[in-house]
Amino acid sequence: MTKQHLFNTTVVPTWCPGCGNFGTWLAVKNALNELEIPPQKVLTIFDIGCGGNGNNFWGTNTFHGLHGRPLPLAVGAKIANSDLVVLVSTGDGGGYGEGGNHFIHTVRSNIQVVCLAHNNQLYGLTTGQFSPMSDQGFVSKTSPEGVTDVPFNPLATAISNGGTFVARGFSGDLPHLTNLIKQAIQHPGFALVDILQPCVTFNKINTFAWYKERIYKLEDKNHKTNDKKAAWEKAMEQDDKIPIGIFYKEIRSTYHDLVPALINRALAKQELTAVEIEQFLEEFK
Ligand SMILES: Cc1ncc(C[n+]2csc(CCOP(=O)(O)OP(=O)(O)O)c2C)c(N)n1
Ligand code: SF4
Repeated sequence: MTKQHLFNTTVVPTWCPGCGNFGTWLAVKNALNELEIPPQKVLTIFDIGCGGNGNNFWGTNTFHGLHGRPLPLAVGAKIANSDLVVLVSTGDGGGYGEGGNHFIHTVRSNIQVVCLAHNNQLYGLTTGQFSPMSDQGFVSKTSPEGVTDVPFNPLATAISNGGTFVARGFSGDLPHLTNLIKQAIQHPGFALVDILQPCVTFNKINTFAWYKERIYKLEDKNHKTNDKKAAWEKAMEQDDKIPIGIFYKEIRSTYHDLVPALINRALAKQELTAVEIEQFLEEFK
């Protein structure tokens, strides 16, 4: 039995054959194995969606939340037990649409949570409606004349709102994605990995071949991950080429570094000493 089986269960994925979710799932398992993190130390919070179905067969501790709400759940879990490695698995619809507000403010908090955003540029589970990541003009059941809005930019949003680890991967490049996820897990702070992940059933434009023709690696272009201006410019790149890799990385205080009750020990492991509440009640008499 290879070590990777530690993160497998007996439940078989229900994803369509060839779905980009398979590559991402494998990269996460590889990353955890290579970092020698045991399954019981990991909590994955799943959003609703095709990616979210991983909740049924992903061999870590798991929790399946409401659509768009995995980040607040992850924040709560990390506050309760900072000894856990907390991962979020969300679609671009849930993570950047319904959960867009949570996304911005979790980035700002710099709490140590890894957000794996499965970006297939549409709503997969509900059969291909346009999402905040769909390109202008994208034709779907809910945009028969083409999408009118410009797409959301998660990387530029994260960089401009205090993001300390901002990366983009591709589920068709397993070694590269595995390495990104490993670095995201090791990062002391909030880590975003936006993962370009083809939906082979409903997205006939952004296919594996389409991405392979366009993708290039930032590390091959001598990109400096501590240069915020360069990161911003790369995140804003709109031409026919698509950069992947770490756009921006910075070490600054995390949420846990700054909240006194959380500094020394995981909240769940702190002693429950008798708390005298009488004096507080007096104030409200
Ligand atoms: C608040 C809310 N709105 C809508 C839905 C219906 N719904 C379930 S899955 C889904 C699409 C998920 O798309 P995405 O988050 O991009 O994930 P994917 O399926 O593409 O992995 C929607 C709209 C829901 N469950 N809850
Ligand atoms: S509908 Fe798309 S995202 Fe969902 S399992 Fe099938 S290929 Fe994957």
